[in-house]
Formats: sequence, C-alpha cells, structure tokens
Amino acid sequence: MSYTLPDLPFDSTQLSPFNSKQTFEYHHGKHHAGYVTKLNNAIKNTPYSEMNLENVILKAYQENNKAVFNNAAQHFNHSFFWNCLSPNSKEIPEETLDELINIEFGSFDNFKDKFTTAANTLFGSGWIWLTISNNKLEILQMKDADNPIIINKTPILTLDIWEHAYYIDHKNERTNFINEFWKVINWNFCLSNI
Ligand code: MN3
Repeated sequence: MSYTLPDLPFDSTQLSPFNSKQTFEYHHGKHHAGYVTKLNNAIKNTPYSEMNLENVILKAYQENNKAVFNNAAQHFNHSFFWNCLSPNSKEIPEETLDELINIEFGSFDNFKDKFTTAANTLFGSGWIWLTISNNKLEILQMKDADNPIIINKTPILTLDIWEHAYYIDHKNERTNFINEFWKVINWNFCLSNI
C-alpha cells in the first residue's frame, strides 16, 4: 500500500495566533507531505508495504531501519497532531478524560503546568505526548520522531516541538506557541483515544 497526505481537519486560517495559514502551508504542505513521499519510496517493494502504519513503525523501530521509521513515525505523528487541533476548542476536557486527569495530576491546572514544562524543556526537536496505559495517564517527552507506539502506550494528545512548528509565527518564543496551544486543543478527539 502507499500513503497519502491527509487533508487538515480544520480551516487553516482559523488557528491563528497559534499557527497561521502560512505555517500550515509549510508544516502540512511541505514537511508532512515530504514524510509521506519519503515513506512511500522507502517501503516500495519491501515487506513494509504489506503492513499497517502502526506495524511499520514498530517493526522499523525494532530493526533500526531509520529511513522507514523516521518517515512512518512522522507521518503518524503529524496526522495525529492535526486531529488534536480545533478552532472550536473547549477550555477543558470532559467526562472520562477530565476524571483521569484529576486522578493522575490532582487538577487540570496541575496537568497543564506539567505538560507546559515538558514542552518548554525538551532540548532540540521532538514531541510531547499525553498517553494512557492500563488506565493510567502519563506525560512523555520524546525526541525526534519517537512516539508512544514504540513503547506500547496509547497516545491521547500531542504537541509538535520541532522548530518548523512555530518559527514562522513565534520565532524563538516557544513559550508563546505552547501558551496558544491550550486555546486550540480538540478535547473531543483526545477523549476518543481513551
Ligand atoms: Mn512537524
């Protein structure tokens, strides 16, 4: 099988000042598209082309096949990230997710502080993930293309901390990008991952 670039699940003009239309033109239209093209080239005529994306990520990670792993994981990570964003964000999550956050972190504000600190302190490029495993939530800092699939945890929410995610709009001010992220989270999507 070959992969295609998914459409953004929102109007790219509606998420400013978190990210502008121009950022999405590059981040989705160039970076994400590039990962999809390189992934298709890397798996062509190999056993990877017969697997689903999660199995490609796991097997390539186990085999230390960096060309396949990096592009497969980045395709998954970006597709997941777009789904985490919405111009119609509610302030806090609902139902089960709200309950699990309170159990694990004490309060939503405490969770927000911990996730924000993880995002601010990640050195270099990577992703911040909220994951669930055995009904327990966890915030993870992961480098480069790494994601929770490689450690058998289920992703709920992610934030892209590569500079290409924020440099056009926020330059070196990663903190501003992270602060704006809290205003555009699609909590319904997050809840659907539990
Ligand atoms: Mn990115």
